Amino acid sequence: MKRILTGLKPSGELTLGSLIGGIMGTIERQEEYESFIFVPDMHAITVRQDPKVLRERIRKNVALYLACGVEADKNIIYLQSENLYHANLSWVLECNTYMGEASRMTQYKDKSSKKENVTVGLFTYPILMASDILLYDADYVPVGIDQKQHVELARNIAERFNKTYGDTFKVPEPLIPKLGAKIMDLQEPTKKMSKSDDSYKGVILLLDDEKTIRKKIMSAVTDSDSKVYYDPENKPGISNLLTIYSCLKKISMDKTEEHFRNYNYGLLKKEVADVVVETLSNIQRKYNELISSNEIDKILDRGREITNKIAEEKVREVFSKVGLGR
Ligand code: ATP
Ligand code: LTN
Repeated sequence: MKRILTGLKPSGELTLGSLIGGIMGTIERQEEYESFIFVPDMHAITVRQDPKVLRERIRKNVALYLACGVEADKNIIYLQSENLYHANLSWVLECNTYMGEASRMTQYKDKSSKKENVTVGLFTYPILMASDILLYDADYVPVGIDQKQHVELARNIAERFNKTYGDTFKVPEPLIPKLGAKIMDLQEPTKKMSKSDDSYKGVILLLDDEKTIRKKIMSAVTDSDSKVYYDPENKPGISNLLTIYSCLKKISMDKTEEHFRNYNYGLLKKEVADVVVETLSNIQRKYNELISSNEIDKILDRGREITNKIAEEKVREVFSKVGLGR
C-alpha cells in the first residue's frame, strides 16, 4: 500500500486554505493509501509562540483533523514533538544539504524579509520537513502550492543521500490539488489566505462562527466587471470564490461556472457563504464533541507508538550508513 503523509502547523488558527490545500487531499485518499497525519508542532516554534496557546492549538489541530473527516482507525495521527527521531534525522540531513539550495527556498526569503530577529530554525525549517517525510518513506505528500518547493528539496536530499550512501529513502512526490492549491485572501485576492496574517479580515478560520463567515465573504474584494467567470489573472477575487465553491461542493470548475453564469456578485457571494457555513458548521459540531473528550489522547498515544518504531529503525539505518556510533 502506498503511503501518504501531511501536516498542518499549529502556528495560527487553521483556515479554509489549510483545509482545501492541505487536509482534503489526505481525506480523499485515506481509503486507498496508508496515511500519516501529524501536527508539526516543532515547525511552529520557528517563530516565537506563547507556550500555553501553542499547547492548546496542538490539541485543536488534532480535533480539527478528525472533525474534517480524518478517520482515526484508517490513519496514523501523531505529534512531531513526541517522536524525537524527527529532529535527529533532520541533523543528518542538514549535514547533507548545501547552503545554496536551502537559501533558494522562497518561503524563507519571503518570511525573513518581513521579520526582524529571524531564527536559524526558520532557515533550516524545510530540512526538518524533509526529515518528517523521509523518515516514513512517504510516496506522496499532499500540500498547497506554497509547499511544493519544500517537497522538491526533500526529493533532492533523498536522491543525494541515496547516491552517496546507498538506497535509504523513498523519493516522495508532492500532490498538489488541481484546483484549490492556493486559496486567496478575501481582502487581497492576489495573496495566499494565511493563518499567520496579522489581520483575519480576509481569512476564514475553520472555527469562525456563521455571522463572521458571512460578513467576511460578503465583503470579499471583487472587481468592477459584473460577469461571473473563472479568470484568476484578471478576476482574482471572483475566481477565488468560484474555487472555494467548487472545492467544497466537489464539482468541476466548468460546472461551477455554468451554475453561476447569470448570477450577480451579491448572489454569488451569498451562495458561496452558504456552502462555507454548511461545511464549517458540520466540522465545528464534530470538533466541539471531540475537543474535550479523551479520544484525542488515545489516538495520539497510538500514533506515538507506531511512528516511534518506524522512525527508530530508519534513523538506525541512517546512522549506521553515515558511520555514527559504535
Ligand atoms: P501560514 O498560513 O502560516 O503561511 P501554512 O498555511 O503554510 O502557514 P499550514 O496550515 O500548516 O501552514 O498548511 C497546511 C497545508 O495547507 C499546506 O500543505 C499548505 O500548502 C496548505 N495551505 C495553507 N494555506 C493554503 C491556502 N491558502 N491555499 C491552499 N493551500 C493552503
Ligand atoms: N511546512 C508545512 C508543514 C509541514 C509539512 C511537513 C507538510 C511540516 N512538515 C511534512 C507536509 C509534510 C507548512 O508550512 N504548511
